[in-house]
Amino acid sequence: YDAIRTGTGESQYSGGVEIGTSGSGSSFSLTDAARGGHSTYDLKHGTSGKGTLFTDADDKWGDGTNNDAATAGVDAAYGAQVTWDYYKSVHGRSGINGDGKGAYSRVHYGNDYVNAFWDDSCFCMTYGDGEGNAKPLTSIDVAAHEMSHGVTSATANLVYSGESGGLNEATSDIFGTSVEFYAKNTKDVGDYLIGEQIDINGDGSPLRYMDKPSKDGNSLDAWKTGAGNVDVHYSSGIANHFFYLLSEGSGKKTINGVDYDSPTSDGSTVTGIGRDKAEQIWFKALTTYFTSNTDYAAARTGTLSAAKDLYGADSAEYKGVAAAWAGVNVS
Ligand code: ASN
Ligand code: ZN
Ligand code: CA
Repeated sequence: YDAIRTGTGESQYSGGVEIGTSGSGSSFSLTDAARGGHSTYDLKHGTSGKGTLFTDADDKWGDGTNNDAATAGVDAAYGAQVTWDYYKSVHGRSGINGDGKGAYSRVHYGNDYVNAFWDDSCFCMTYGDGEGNAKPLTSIDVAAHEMSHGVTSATANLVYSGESGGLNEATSDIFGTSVEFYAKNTKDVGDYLIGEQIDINGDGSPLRYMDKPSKDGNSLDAWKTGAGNVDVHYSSGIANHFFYLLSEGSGKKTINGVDYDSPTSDGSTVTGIGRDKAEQIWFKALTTYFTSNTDYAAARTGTLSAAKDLYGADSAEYKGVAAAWAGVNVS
């Protein structure tokens, strides 16, 4: 790549940001030379091919609105950058594959496309522009969710159906939220809600809730017989709820101005061990103990093994893992 640069961007969801770029003189591109060359492309409402690499003459990108096509590029690039930094600094993992190589992102996919997705075959992420092409799905938790699908593919490779599919989805929500907390940018301070910025329901409500997943009308709060027959975006609720309980504990809590109320399925009280430790336990379980067919019972034993490795079998962390799984009816 050309020289490592840090450009400035006006994002839609994260305010003014510094973004990794490359180039010199009056020719810059949205290629993050400092993070494996991760690049961001403009599909210009097409649905195939790689698209056109974003370029710019002054290394100042986007205007914070959809009037400038580069704005969605800024959000996508920033999301990928913070996700890269999170995995590197918190988990010691260099890039999605752990090999220091960047992936790429494509924005402005199709028209009125209300989704975003990771694709193993291109090793890339794609973002629609949402309803009326007005709400690109490029908020940081969504970007980190999609990129984390790549990490899951490269590690446990959880099959995307049945209970393993729910664990695959939950892993993306868990790290999507973790990256959002890690980013600590001024517009998006971190929460246990998924997609709260993209207004996907048109009424300001988020796509998913980790403290009480059933608040979305579909997700499971706790394991039950047949959980493996539920859509993976809803059976994920069991592990999302586990992660919330392990991090923050049961009951009422206000974090960064957001009110949560997390019940347990058995009425027990769970004491949280903090998000940082919960993240370490989930990452170690994902990369060490989970396999493609891990189900909820195996996720319990895998996270207990991870907690034992990290903190010891007599630790509060190990007991917290057991208590949080009991709180979502996994034993
Ligand atoms: N945005 C969705 C997800 O990452 C796309 C899908 O259903 N695979 O889960
Ligand atoms: Zn997903
Ligand atoms: Ca969020």
